[in-house]
Amino acid sequence: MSEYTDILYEVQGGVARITINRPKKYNAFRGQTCEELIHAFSSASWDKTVGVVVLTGTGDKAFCTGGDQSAHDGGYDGRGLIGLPVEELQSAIRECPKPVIARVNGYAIGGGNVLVTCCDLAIASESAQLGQVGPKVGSVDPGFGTALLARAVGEKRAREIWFLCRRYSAIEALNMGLVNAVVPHDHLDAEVDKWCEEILAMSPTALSIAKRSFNADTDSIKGIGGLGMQALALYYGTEESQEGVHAFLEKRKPRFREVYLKSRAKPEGEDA
Ligand code: 2NE
Repeated sequence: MSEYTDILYEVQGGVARITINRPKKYNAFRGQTCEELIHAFSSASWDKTVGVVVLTGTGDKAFCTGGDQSAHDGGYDGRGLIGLPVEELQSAIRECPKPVIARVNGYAIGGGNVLVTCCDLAIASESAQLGQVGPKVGSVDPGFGTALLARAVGEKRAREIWFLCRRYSAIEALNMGLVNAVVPHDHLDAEVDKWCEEILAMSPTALSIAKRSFNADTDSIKGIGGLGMQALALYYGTEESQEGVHAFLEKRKPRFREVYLKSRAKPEGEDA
């Protein structure tokens, strides 16, 4: 991949910075974005001059708001079971043998919050808001987005996050263990730089072993996620899921229960 269109990638002073560069879409990812992110994480993983990776989004509004709903029509516009190679992207972050820091500069919503969950560390601006929206928009992340989140914030909280689809302030996210630190927005870069500097002073091999060791405990989630993506691909083909996408794009409330009950109704005469 010679040139990126959806992301920015730069390496300086041992730090690889990967920036989702789609501010007009609140840094939502489409198929192309995922491909470029996977490529960039692979480059950072194999570049011996890189000791730490920072993932962020362009601008002040959003870190990442997950799948690009305008590229979603019963499936997204790219590769993989659901048209978004999110499983590969999440694995690229986890399998990168260097610490990955999420610089959470604004909304981390849906698949964006899953990226925060998959990153090793997260530093958030005071103005950031985090949360999941899947069941509100006809989707769900059936792997790391659910099970790994529960490891970070606890089972009850993780279920609350997914079942109620609320938005949480950066401070609330800090208190539940979803992010490591919260700073005023204009201190975000200085704080991220400070954490990078401290990490760069450590033994790269020890860090890499530690990261793989943490991962070993939760790697089985990848298998569950793969299975879940198969189910998600089928779900995306239903009217119930598509109602969520259409409602979001049409800026109206979804009518999930109506669509669900209609799809489950038995044809006349079948009850006899
Ligand atoms: C992000 C959020 C909370 C912002 O809310 P608000 O009220 O501040 O702004 P608004 O008006 O909703 O959004 C601003 C603009 O950004 C676009 C909106 O459509 C809107 O565009 P305009 O009307 O100004 O033209 N926008 C925001 N998020 C977008 C997105 N993801 N795709 C395309 N356009 C987007 C609020 O917008 C929100 O809740 N967004 C929903 C995000 C969403 O549905 N994400 C996908 C979840 S599913 C997923 O990520 C996923 C996964 O986790 C695993 C597998 C596959 C998919």
